Amino acid sequence: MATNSDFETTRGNGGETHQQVPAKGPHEGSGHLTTNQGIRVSDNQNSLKSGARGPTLLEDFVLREKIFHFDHERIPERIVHARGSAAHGFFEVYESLADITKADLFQRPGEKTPVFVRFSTVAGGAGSVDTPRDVRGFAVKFYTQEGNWDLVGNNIPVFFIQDAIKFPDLVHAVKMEADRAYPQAGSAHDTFWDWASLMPETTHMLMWAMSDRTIPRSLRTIEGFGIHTFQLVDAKGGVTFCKFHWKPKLGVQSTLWDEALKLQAADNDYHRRDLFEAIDTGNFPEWELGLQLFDQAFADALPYDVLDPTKIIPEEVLPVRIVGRMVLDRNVDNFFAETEQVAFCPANIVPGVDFSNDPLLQGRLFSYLDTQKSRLGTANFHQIPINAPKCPFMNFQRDGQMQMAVPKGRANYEPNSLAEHGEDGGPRECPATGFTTVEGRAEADEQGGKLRIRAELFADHYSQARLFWTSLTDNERAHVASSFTFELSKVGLEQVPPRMLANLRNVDEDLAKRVAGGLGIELPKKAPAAREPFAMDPSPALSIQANMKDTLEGRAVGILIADGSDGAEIKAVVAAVKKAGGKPVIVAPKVGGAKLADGSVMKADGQLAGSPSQIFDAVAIILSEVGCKALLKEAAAVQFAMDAFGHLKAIGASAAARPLLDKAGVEPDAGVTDLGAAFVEAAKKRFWARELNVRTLA
Ligand code: HDE
Repeated sequence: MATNSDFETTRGNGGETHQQVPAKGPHEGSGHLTTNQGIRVSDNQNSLKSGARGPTLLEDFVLREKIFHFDHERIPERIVHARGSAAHGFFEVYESLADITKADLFQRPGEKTPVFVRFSTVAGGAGSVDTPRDVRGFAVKFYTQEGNWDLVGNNIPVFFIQDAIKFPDLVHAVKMEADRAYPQAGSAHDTFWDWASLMPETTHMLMWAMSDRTIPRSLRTIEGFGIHTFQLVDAKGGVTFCKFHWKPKLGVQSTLWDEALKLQAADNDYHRRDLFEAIDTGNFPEWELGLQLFDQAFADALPYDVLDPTKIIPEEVLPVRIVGRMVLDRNVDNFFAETEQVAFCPANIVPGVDFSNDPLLQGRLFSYLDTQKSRLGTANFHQIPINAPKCPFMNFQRDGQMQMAVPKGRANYEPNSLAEHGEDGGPRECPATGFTTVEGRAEADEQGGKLRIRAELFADHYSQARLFWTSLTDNERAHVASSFTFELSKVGLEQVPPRMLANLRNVDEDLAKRVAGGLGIELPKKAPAAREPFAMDPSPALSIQANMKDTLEGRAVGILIADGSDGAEIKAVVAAVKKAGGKPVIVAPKVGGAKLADGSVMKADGQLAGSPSQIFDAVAIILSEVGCKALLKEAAAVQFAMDAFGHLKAIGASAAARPLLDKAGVEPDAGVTDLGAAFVEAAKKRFWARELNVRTLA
């Protein structure tokens, strides 16, 4: 039923009559400009003054309301994960999972559930860059028919700490330092490594953080993980433990460190733009949802604890069962209303899903509701459209700031007998379909009551850190060793790098030696391990390089042209890239275009100075002799080729472009081709063998 505020008054013929018509939402439509009280504004250019050159009058309610509202446009940014980008989409379940969960969204094959997904970096502020070395948040809100379920995960399957009580310390240590307010969005500084080197439980996560996982190519190419063990509950109350995985259709892809640094300079919004443009052009990002399912006996037999969020269960030990897909097919209409105001909370679960006793998860169940109150200012934040369930919701909670609902009648308490009197008595609890908590094991009794303690196997901080190391390719190991070297090289506290190295010796002696060598310091004595690590079989699924897909789908190819370039050659490359599913992007010294050999003008998508090769996955350089000669004097052109080579990308070039390649130090290898079919094949890959010829790695 509409309320008065749902109507706007329009003037009828001659302005004497008034009729009410349903209004659009606030700020929608293109009719008359009004104040927030609906008063039409006659002049939105000039404030009210006393005379043409006189003072502005306090009486100007149009001005005051406008400035007052503007002054309050910002809300507190998220303390972590402040910088994010989001989109709408759907989740589609492939098969009925009724045998393991009664969760409504998993019952009917092919059924789609709307979702809203927000990706984020962790450490930087809302205005920081998209491509620092950082963990990425991967938060999914499922608007199911039985309420909202938030799966609030990251792109790394483990976390820094084992107990929620350490989270404020972690975040204080990693964010900009308290006195100097830098560095923004990065962990390469004293306080982070001081803290991390004193916290051996961070070691496994540090290995992931120092790997290519934290410098992703695109938000479309990250995996997502629920991290904690959860429980799935079937209709009979049967319980299955579950770990959630999101697998990107395009495969996992990352950048190189040098590339990530240069991306920061090229485009602060690289990931946000990439996600928006992909959806805008119909290339909808897609992930499959995978489950690792196990029971108590399986968990009890593992040499590590499934309640410990610093541990994974390797896919080779317990396969991931793919049960559905998620497609992001709609950009937000308004960043603030949706991306900024969305309020995720791991405590939002639906019947059929339950928590585990993971002590990190348990702490999160408190934190998010609390944080939303402070960010959004009211306990009614669930009424904001992006947060409201899409199924009916009703209870006896009332009032509070920004209450949008207008409940009728007297029933704001329960039990009540108002219905007996012919009044609406309001909703009632339902033992049959309502959420019930899994009883679980009486662990407190078994293990000795209330204690500030951790379970025994949590003390093994190194076995899985070593598993990660042994599962990587040679290039990836070199990246990990080099990142540790880089980050520790930024630490001014002398005691910290040796302390970190002493920990790393427990992971792998070679890693520790390489980092010590990279820093140019002595290898310290090994730190005593709280629990001796044991050997685990490598998990090939953990390597990005070994699992990269040879494809141009979702990737961009930069095509550098200049005056005199051959139009037929350009067309052929554009067509071949498109045919392979890639996006060709024409780059020229002037954005207005280049005058081709046949006298025609080809418009450019990007100007050379603003379109360096790091924003592409491969490059083609199509130049005439004259064009090449001109570009030899253009640093941006030389750098274009040099960085493409240094970032291990394919370079296809016309014969006349060779002098530019020579000047850029491009040496012949399998990734340097002519413009024929070989180029498109090469463009699907990175040329890892080239890496040690272009830079020294630890
Ligand atoms: Fe969060 N985390 N977190 N976190 N987290 C927040 O909630 C917190 C943790 C994650 O796109 C905050 O709305 C505690 C693990 C994501 O809006 C806050 C602990 C994982 C996002 C908060 C953790 C995450 C957040 C800040 C330790 C991966 C962004 C603003 C017990 C499984 C969601 C907000 C979005 C956001 C608390 C640990 C993921 C303060 C106390 C582990 C993806 O409530």
